[in-house]
Amino acid sequence: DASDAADAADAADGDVIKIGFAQVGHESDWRTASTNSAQSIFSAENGYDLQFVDCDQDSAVQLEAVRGFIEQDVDYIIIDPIVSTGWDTVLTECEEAGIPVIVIDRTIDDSDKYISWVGSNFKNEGLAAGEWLKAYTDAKGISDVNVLVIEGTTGASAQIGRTDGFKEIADANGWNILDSQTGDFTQAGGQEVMESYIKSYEGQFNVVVCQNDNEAFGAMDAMKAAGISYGVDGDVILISFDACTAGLEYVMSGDINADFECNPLAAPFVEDVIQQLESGSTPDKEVYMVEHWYVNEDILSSITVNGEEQELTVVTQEIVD
Ligand code: GYE
Repeated sequence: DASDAADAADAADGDVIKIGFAQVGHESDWRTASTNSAQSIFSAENGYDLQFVDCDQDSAVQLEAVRGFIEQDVDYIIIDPIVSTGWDTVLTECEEAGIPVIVIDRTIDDSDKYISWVGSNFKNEGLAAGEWLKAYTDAKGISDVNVLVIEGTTGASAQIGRTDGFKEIADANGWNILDSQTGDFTQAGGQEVMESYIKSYEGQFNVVVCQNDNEAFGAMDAMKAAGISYGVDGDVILISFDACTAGLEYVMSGDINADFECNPLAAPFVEDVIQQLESGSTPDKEVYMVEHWYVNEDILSSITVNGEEQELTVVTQEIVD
């Protein structure tokens, strides 16, 4: 019967687990680390057949990728959703095909037709950036806070959470957010937005918040070209998210004041979920990554975010390595 045939097929491919992964794209250092993590965990050596699709930040391509995985009848589908809406129909198709979906990194808002999600609390990251800036400006006696925000990809849960979290603290403290535009999580996008900000707001801002490190690198290039100083010895406080290796190097050199980590190495936790499903147990619906808040100066030891105290880590060469 059909199940005997399926068993025979399983035996023939040596119980290889076939996985389709619809990745966001290749827009940032964070993304490269995430892709490398998945490719090393879901390797042939480890007993997996990984179908990897780089969706190049295009939601339509991502939906097609998932439908392609259904056609290939993979055993599991991993989705890192470029945007958080527009998922219910295709997830229903996955469900009807009997293929379990695991969501990684960004979240889905309009459907719960997936088994588990593994990722970060983006709102918390935004709140942490705000709480740090509050404590830092207090410690430095800076009362006038004028902020420019360079957002991530519009509609990505990472953009939404970081924007909302930071804005909550900005509003509570009466800070002036001069502008908030998307740089699409890329270095070129960060540079372009910063160049246009400098044209409109030169001399009016003392804080730049970039929603990922690559945007911060672009913003640094734009400020440098315009003769604007930033970082611990500069006129502009520079805040970033991700804490990729190059980001941490800039925190260590003092170019970036604070960097709020987003841990891209989620694949081992996704593998755990898959192994639990293979053995017939029920994995947790949500798995959160552990993250650190990185700074250059040793003037504040911790901040309280959402009522929870969390240490600040001063970046040293050892941490970068
Ligand atoms: O911060 C950014 C990447 O979804 C959390 O996507 C991720 C974000 C990350 O492009 O660098």
